[in-house]
Amino acid sequence: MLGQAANKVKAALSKALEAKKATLDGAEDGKVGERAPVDLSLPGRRPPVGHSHIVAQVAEELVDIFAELGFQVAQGPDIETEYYNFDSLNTPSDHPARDSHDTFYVKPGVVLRTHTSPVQMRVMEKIKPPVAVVVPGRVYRVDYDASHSPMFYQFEGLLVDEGVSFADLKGTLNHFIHKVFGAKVKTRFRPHFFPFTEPSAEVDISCSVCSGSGCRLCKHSGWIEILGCGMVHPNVFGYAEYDTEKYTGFAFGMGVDRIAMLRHTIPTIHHVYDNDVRFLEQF
Ligand code: 2NL
Repeated sequence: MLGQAANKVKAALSKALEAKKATLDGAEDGKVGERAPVDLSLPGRRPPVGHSHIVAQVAEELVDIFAELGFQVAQGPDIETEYYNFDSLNTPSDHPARDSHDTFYVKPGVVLRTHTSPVQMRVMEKIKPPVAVVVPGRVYRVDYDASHSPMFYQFEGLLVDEGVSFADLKGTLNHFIHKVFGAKVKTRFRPHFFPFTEPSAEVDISCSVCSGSGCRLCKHSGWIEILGCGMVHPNVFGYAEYDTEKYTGFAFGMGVDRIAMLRHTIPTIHHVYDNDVRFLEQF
């Protein structure tokens, strides 16, 4: 009984299949068994072509600006010791940034780097001045809201030589900012504190949206903070075993995503890292 029914189904399916094959073979002109000619003049289907991520594009642009000034690119591990991430950068063991609410601990003494400064520290251990390096790379912080992502990209720089001054720092960063944001943009250096630099400053640019007249982006101040910088702290040189009588240096750091967001007026950092191709393909 079952066998008979199965044979019926098989026969019906075979018949339907043959009929479909015949119509497909001769679909264009209705003649069974004769293929329709292929129109070779029809355009083909374009395969989708990708491109580098917006953050990678901006990071490359930043590297190019400093490469032109003679800086080299350095890289280092994402997983760092507390020594390289904090101690050697003059950050005391009771500093709030070292709390497990701010830093991802892999195990005691080992963290996900919270900045790329440990890479500069490793460079200083290996080579004697003059040193001119920039370090683009992923960094990690326990932070997740509308303007923070637990992983983001930083770009830091370090220059050490005899006679390096705060004027060199200002001149270099002003040049850099004008290359990235245009010659007309104004800059402002505000005193600040970082454990690893002294003196330290934060740098603001005139608001690219309202040119200083006040808007939501600049919170009606006319200024937007884009980076932090300063003269390398003598204690940091001490850890690097650099002679503080002979050498001085400047350092700076910024968020690559932040630069990208300002350049393209992207409202939230999550657009940058959510990996929605409909968003990313616009750049
Ligand atoms: C910021 C501020 C900064 C540095 C990073 C640095 C590195 C060494 C020695 C001294 Cl090895 N300083 N880096 C200095 C000042 C500021 O970053 O706002 N980053 C997003």
